[in-house]
Amino acid sequence: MSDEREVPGVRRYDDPAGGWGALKATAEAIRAQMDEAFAVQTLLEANKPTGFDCPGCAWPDRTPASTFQFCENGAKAITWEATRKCVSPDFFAGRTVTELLTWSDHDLEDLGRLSHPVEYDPAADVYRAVEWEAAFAKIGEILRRTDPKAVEFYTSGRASNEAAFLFQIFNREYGSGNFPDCSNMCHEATSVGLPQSIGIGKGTVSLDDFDRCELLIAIGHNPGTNHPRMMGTLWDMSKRSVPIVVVNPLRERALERFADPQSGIEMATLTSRRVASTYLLVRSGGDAALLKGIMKALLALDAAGVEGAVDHAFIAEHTDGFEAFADDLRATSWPAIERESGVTRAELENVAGLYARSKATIVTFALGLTQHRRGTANVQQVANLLLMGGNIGKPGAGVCPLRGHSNVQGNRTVGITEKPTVALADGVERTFGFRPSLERGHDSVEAMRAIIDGRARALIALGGSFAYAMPDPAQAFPAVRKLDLTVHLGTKLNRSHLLAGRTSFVLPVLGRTERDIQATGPQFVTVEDSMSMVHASTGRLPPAAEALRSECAIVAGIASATLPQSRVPWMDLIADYDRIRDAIASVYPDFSDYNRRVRVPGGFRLPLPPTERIWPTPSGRAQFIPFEGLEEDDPTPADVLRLSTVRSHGQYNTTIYNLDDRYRGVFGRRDVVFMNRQDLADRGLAHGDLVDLESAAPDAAPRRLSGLTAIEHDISRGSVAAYMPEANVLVPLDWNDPQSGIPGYKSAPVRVSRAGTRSGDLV
Ligand SMILES: Nc1nc2c(c(=O)[nH]1)N[C@H]1C(S)=C(S)[C@@H](COP(=O)(O)OP(=O)(O)OC[C@H]3O[C@@H](n4cnc5c(=O)[nH]c(N)nc54)[C@H](O)[C@@H]3O)O[C@H]1N2
Ligand SMILES: Nc1nc2c(c(=O)[nH]1)N[C@H]1C(S)=C(S)[C@@H](COP(=O)(O)OP(=O)(O)OC[C@H]3O[C@@H](n4cnc5c(=O)[nH]c(N)nc54)[C@H](O)[C@@H]3O)O[C@H]1N2
Ligand SMILES: [Mo]
Repeated sequence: MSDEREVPGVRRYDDPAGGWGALKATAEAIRAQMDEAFAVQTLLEANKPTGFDCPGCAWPDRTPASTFQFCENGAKAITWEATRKCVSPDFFAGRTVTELLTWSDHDLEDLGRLSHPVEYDPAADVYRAVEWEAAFAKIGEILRRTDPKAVEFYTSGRASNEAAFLFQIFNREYGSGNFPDCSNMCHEATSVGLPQSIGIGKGTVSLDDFDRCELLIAIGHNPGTNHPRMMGTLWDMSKRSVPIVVVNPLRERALERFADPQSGIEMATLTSRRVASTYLLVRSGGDAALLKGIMKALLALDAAGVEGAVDHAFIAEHTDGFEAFADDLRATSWPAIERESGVTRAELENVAGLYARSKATIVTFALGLTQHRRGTANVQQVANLLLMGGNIGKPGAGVCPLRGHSNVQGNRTVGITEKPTVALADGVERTFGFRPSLERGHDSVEAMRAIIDGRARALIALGGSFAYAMPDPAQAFPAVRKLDLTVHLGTKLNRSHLLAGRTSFVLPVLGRTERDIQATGPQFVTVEDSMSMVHASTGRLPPAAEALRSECAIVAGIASATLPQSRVPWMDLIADYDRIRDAIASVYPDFSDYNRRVRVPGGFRLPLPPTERIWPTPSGRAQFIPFEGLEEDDPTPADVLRLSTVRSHGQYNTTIYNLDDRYRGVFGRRDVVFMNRQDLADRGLAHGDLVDLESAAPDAAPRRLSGLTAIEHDISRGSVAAYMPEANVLVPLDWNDPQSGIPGYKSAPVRVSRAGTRSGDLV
């Protein structure tokens, strides 16, 4: 970053990530939201076998658990939920929705926990308190007279397995089939791509594999912020001198140096460890080219007789398609690879050398790889790389997609999917005596398209902030307000709740940290982490308000009111969640003996056939799937930059805890765009200049984000980065991967120009 100019709220961050800064931020989060003694006791319960699952991220827990199974950002997530602040119906009575829409995202959620169900009064433009049974009756009445296919059922990945399963069953009995969910926005490319390659859409590694791994390649994720408990694993690997290759267009501090806040010695001595041993500053959207380069170099090493470059025995025994795949690599030229990836041939050959020497390699990846126009094909290049070296189905090796929400993977496992299978229909029929439709429903992009086109009439959201998380809010927001019915189940007030239409309800739920007492007594719920471990989560805090209900109870309430003749014993199921788990096990045989196995501390692991080199693909073998060409996203004119929309350190998706992005050196503000020095100079701009961003998408629709401050940053040329969700105004709904429908949030084409001048032409 240039030091010549002072820019308010922007300064260099040269310390390691983690360390005292993380402890200080944890303390601040606690003080702002909770009583301190109470908070400490609560945080110690996080991710313990007898406690609750941290709602922060889906990274698995160490067993046996150490004292601290939380991190700075986990502490923010927990204290933000367990806050003592509350939003009462009186608060709503005094403020119109129009006024609340002018509030910032931070201020809306900082109001505290929603305490009572509310219904929108369009005449007065306010939300008013409503009784639960009245809300259920009205929702049921509207749903009964609406075409089920015109109702969108959204799930955000915090819902428990039990709640998500009931939501699924309600949807299918009602006859909708539409399941937009947050996983469509983060790992749909994984869920579609990996099954074609290895037969399942999940990762194959467990935490123990990281202890035996000899090389880690980390692509497109920012764990210091988004999966901080992973930093402990990276720290251990660094201590073992394991090479770590990072692929990222931004130089992320936590991927360079880290001090473990749970290590007494590092904290006392102010020392830290290196994380990346090699940092490849890839062009945004250049990962496929980069991976092809590494794999091309491996073929060359193999041809030169280097052992370990290509595992021919594994390929012959377990895979199909290697020859066509290798031909494509040979036909791809090095200059094209270097141009598209932004990384030199020598750097890629160096990584190929590390790969050939390693006997066990893991590749981790997240949104930097998946949220592209060819996200599915990108993910398949990771599978190809691992298959080349036989790195799936042996200790210390495998593929590791880092999931987002703490139970997003579990939600999919228990049936939140718009693509029902025969096995699912059989299971539901066996369990409940009705056969759901096999027709494909809507995913997130299709659901939002249906809302915008007026084909959808209602939205029922189990958590999250659907409209705000999706691209193109300028179209989405007014369309949501035209729906006949919106129902949001949530813990905190957010912008999507305020897109109130004719009839709108916001229904407050119990959080993970809270006691859930039903007719037979206290209940616990279950969740699945990124590594397919299913375990229990028990809240122990008193509920934030008396009127709160559990997600399971609310889903059952709406379902009973909508389907008076239902085959599902709703009230019976929610009286004792063991009964819900028995029903899950009846529909999904992988969950057999669910109630016993989930009571074993640490839970149980769902079967993952590729870990035993069993490939549930149509051919019974793993597949090499070539990436045609080199570009992940559509080719762009020279003056167009690729905008990557990312998370700051102080946010959880649409929840803004604070305005700081400590590790990137931004404090008290979010109105910035990170740019490469040369890209600034090409436009006659300097660090600190005010700029406008304009969409350069092929549909030529006007999309603009004005008045951002350009910050010179260590980011690859041709790439710019700004924060989600604000930057969603620049991402077109149609800018997505045709194979998986995942939005291209990491590659929106934009022009950047000095604020107030319209053209983004180069000078
Ligand atoms: N504290 C906190 N934790 C979270 C979340 C949160 O918001 N806050 N969100 C949760 C959710 S739902 C999810 S899905 C995960 C998200 O976890 P991440 O995937 O880590 O999320 P992003 O902030 O979107 O960061 C993506 C990273 O990809 C890089 N990147 C951008 N474009 C490219 C590219 O073209 N190629 C490569 N190789 N890299 C690129 C960015 O520089 C950034 O470092 O985290 C989960 N955990
Ligand atoms: N431009 C851009 N857009 C993106 C992304 C990006 O990288 N770039 N990432 C995408 C991704 S990966 C995701 S996952 C989505 C996020 O999409 P969502 O999951 O829809 O959004 P969140 O911001 O996580 O939802 C926050 C809200 O969830 C509610 N909530 C919190 N805890 C609970 C709970 O326990 N139960 C219930 N019922 N409600 C609860 C609160 O009311 C809170 O306001 O955003 C997507 N949008
Ligand atoms: Mo996500």
